[in-house]
Amino acid sequence: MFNSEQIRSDFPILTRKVNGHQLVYLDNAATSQKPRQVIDALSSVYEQFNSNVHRGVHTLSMEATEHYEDARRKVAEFINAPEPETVIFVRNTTEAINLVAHTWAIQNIGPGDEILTTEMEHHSNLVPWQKVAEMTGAKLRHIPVTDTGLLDTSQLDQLINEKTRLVAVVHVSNFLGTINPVKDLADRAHAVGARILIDSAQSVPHMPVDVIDLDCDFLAFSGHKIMAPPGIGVLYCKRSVIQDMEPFLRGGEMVREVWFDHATWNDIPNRFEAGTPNFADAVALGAAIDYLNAIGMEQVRSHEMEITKYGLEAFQSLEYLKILGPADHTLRGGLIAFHSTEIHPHDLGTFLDQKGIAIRTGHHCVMPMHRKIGLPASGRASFYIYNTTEEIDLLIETLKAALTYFTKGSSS
Ligand code: C6P
Repeated sequence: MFNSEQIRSDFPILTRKVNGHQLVYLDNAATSQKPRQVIDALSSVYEQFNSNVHRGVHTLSMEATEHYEDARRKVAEFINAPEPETVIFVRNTTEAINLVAHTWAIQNIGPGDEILTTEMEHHSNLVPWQKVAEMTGAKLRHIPVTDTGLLDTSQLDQLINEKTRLVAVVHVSNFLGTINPVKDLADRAHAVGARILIDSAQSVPHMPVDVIDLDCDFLAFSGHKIMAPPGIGVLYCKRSVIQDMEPFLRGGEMVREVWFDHATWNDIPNRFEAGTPNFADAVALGAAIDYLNAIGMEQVRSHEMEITKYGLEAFQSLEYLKILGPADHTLRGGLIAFHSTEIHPHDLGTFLDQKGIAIRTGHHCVMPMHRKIGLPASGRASFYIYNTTEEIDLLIETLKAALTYFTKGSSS
């Protein structure tokens, strides 16, 4: 049973006041808040078993290793990865994608090959592929986005062709909110012998994601958006794809044997985790997953759908504001971006902040898509399990006040 009051009481930060008002945190796509259970798990590392992992025979080191590997198992189960070794801990989504770009991609992509992304990508799933294209002589192509904020799949037969080596696509757009048909794209990519990478930064924290069902080759997400601390992220890779991949970073932990002039590589996942890993935040990520599992990811998704549906309807009452992305809440994740013909989003964001409401304003690291629709920036409210319809009411009421203030206030 989904109990928002109970959930809210687990998040200490939600009791704080901002500018004299109760905090309304609607910037979850940027980063999520942390429940007491995650904060406690992180403290327990430092209070009880802090020690380097995979490196000691003493009790603390073995306990730390056990907790670290347990976190890996939790992540694997959470996304239904067939084995924990296919889960590589990295810093964040950005590092996960760069890892694939600088290992698998430069080893498997060559002149004349094609890399396919979409027009709605976050810079993290675009700029690394620009570099790979530059390094390998491959061509970078993009699936267009329709006026309604969906991927235009009408040209897919031509866009995914025998030259395509990789399809790199965002699962849920952090700007338009669109949920993309990644399973279908995976089938199409595989039909031409290409691989698929899914940027799941905005999906894994918010809905059930099953890497076997999606049949993806790579999937990336960040811990800090799923209630864990910043500095821990995940790259899932199919074993058959990365088994023989060259390492990304070189140093301790990723080697099997080292001589003065050469070295051999460890098995996965260690081969891709050079140096001391961020075991403390990985343990906290495990606790965040426990927390979400206790609620159930289906429940998380339906709560966010409800809030989003409520928000989309409520936004209709606002003069001068236009919602971006698909109109149908079932086609979106839990976020709503908007722009005003009259007021700069930074002004709206500042006005809301004065009332304790946190939203994001700017280009959300999705500059090309903003440019395509002729906007320098937008506002964005993004939701998580602790948000309520009462908070949406407050947002709408305050936006109304802001719109009045900026359009009529100065002359009244
Ligand atoms: N989007 C937002 O406010 P990192 O920074 O590596 O943890 O995540 C990058 C990233 C990649 N893909 C998508 C779809 C994302 O939304 C993000 C992060 C934040 O929208 C910060 S720019």
